[in-house]
Amino acid sequence: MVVATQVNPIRMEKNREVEIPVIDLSANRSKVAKLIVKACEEYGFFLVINHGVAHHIINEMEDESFEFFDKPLPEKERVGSANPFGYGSKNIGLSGDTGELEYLLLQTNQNSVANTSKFSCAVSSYVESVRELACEILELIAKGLGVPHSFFSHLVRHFDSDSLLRLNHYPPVTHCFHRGTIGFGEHSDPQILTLLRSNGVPGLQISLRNGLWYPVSPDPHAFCVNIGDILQAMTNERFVSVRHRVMANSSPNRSRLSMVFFGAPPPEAIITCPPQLLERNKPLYRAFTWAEYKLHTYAHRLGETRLDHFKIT
Ligand code: GA4
Repeated sequence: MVVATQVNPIRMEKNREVEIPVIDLSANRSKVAKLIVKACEEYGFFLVINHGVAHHIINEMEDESFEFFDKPLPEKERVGSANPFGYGSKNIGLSGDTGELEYLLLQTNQNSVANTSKFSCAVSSYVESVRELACEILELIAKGLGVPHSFFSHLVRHFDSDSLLRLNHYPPVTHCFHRGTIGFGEHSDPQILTLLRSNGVPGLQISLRNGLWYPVSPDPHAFCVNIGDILQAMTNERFVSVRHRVMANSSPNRSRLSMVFFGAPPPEAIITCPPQLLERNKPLYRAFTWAEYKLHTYAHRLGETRLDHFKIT
């Protein structure tokens, strides 16, 4: 998917005072690997273009998602509540967080029962392509860091990988709207790597090391990539999982739709940092399994900093 050509691999998206890197995956692999590592170190966040996920696969997933969210509530509720997988409206997680959205949370592991509906076919094709993109980015990260090629990606490619797909629908919230209404509260993603694609309706913001919030202009042709907690632990904090949030949708008559793939390890995978990244540094985190981390995550509120619990003191 990543072809070595002489393309300028980076452009900076001017966004208030911050320039978010937009990385062209069709450019030279070694250059791209270096740029991705730099973006992960500086922002924990970047955009990729020429990513190789076919437009028709993205469009079908988007059409099917809108078709689902357009259904009457009882029909949507029939898929079961997001506990943790299924349909959810306003309630996020199991600890009392809420937001201005409805969503579907779907398991992606390859042993979940095959279904031949149009919706399931769209999900399978989308997940398969986006998983491949996530693994390719993880392999470029490994190359840029000088660690074995599949050190991160094998966890997401694994048959029992606990990766998820989240479809978020943010309808316009025009009544009682005031600037600053939150659509999905501030948090970091617990997994390894997140790939988010949204339609053209804005809302996503990231928090950089200076603690300020920066809006990310929506680009339906790009994927937003962000580092999750597990990659923060596996890089011994060379990368930091970026905190992000979504503002409520104030567009008068368009919904925001985001399709988010969370690349995760299998439950029993042991999370440790590769020796190549520990040459001059002591490990900051004890070894733990993804199952252990997930249990801890779901027992806490959305905005909490969960990794602290696994730090070596
Ligand atoms: C944030 C990232 C993913 O959307 C998610 C979320 C999960 C959920 O919605 O059920 C969590 C949240 C997320 C982190 C803390 C816990 C769990 C809600 C919540 C309060 C699916 C995930 O894996 O973690």
